[in-house]
Amino acid sequence: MAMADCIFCKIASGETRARIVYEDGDTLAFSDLNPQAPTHVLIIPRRHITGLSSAVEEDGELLGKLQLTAVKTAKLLKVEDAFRLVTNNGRGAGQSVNHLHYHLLAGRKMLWPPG
Ligand code: DGP
Repeated sequence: MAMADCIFCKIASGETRARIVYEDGDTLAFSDLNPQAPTHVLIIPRRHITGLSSAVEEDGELLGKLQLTAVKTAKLLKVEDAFRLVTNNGRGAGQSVNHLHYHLLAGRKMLWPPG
């Protein structure tokens, strides 16, 4: 169910605009407002899940779909040979929007450890 004050729920419903790269019935990929790489796209489930640690057994298929959406998006943007997919889970790990999202980053050298 959509959360009234969730910005990503609003993007998923179309109430708030975003530059959408890919969408299907369950998932959505759109450009990050504050890009950290030449390609920086957020991959989200349409359904509100607060973060990865809130996912439950029944979300397994959806979690798999999110990764497949990341690959489809990477292919659409022609970065499938070199990209990074990351989720920040919890405020202490840098999560600022409490709707599960994966960052798809590409187009520059990726450092390791990520910091
Ligand atoms: P995180 O810090 O991991 O929770 O990532 C949240 C990301 O969401 C951050 O990189 C900026 C992005 N973001 C926040 N608000 C909006 C918005 O309204 N539109 C778009 N496109 N991105 C947003």
